[in-house]
Amino acid sequence: MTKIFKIICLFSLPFFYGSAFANQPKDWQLGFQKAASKGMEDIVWFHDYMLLPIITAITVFVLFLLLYTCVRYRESKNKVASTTSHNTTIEVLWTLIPCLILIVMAVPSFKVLYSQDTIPKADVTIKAIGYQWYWGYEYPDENIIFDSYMVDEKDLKENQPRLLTVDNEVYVPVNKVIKVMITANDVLHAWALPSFGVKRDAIPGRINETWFKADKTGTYYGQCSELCGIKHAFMPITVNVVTENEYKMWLEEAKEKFAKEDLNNNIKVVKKIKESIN
Ligand SMILES: [Cu+2]
Repeated sequence: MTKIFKIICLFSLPFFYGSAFANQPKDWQLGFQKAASKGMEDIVWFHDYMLLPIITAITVFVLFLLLYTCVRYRESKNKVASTTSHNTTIEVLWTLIPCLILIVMAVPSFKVLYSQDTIPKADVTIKAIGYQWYWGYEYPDENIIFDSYMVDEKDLKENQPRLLTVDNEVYVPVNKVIKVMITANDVLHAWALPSFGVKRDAIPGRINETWFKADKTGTYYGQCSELCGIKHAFMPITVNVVTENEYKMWLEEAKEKFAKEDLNNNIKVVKKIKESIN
């Protein structure tokens, strides 16, 4: 009995484990990472309370039919086989019922799909550019640009997850609409962050858009999700969701550290041009 209890405990461990460490994947984890945005909550609801029950019911029903047929119509109990070739009522039913199930599933599915597709007015816009093999980021409205490389295992600090930690992290404010423009510079990559329910292909010469609104502060991890070459597994994504004030503090620092161009210089040039015109 104790042995059975131990086995049950072992198998239920990932569920508790998963919820205690919410923001990153865990060893032996089952199911999705914990949602940190409304979009992901909807996806998890759709999977856990709609798809999973339906697929379980169908599997159990089909298994029951198979077992029942095997036992009830085995040769020893059923010497003369039936010659029935079709039954109109059953044929109508097995066409209509799957149709109805699909229609029921389509409603929440399209709802989630369209909510991902329509981007609300953005509070912060980020551009993510995939390179072989790291991510480049731009805050187009803030004159910020930086590259984000994975930190090697030997350089990791305490509590930094292996293969997920980067040198320059993305910062976004909590409870704000973040629009992400995604592209690539060489081959196909994909910007994916499971906790926000975000995954979009990064395609050279094209800009894809997506959005999320993180409802909890914390550090969230994602990875490139399009096979892009030998170091595909080594271009993680780290997003820090912080409070409005912390974000402003980071912005000030980042504007100096990661300035895209010297704005003062630009202003001087504009002044000179204006002077020469006058
Ligand atoms: Cu990639």
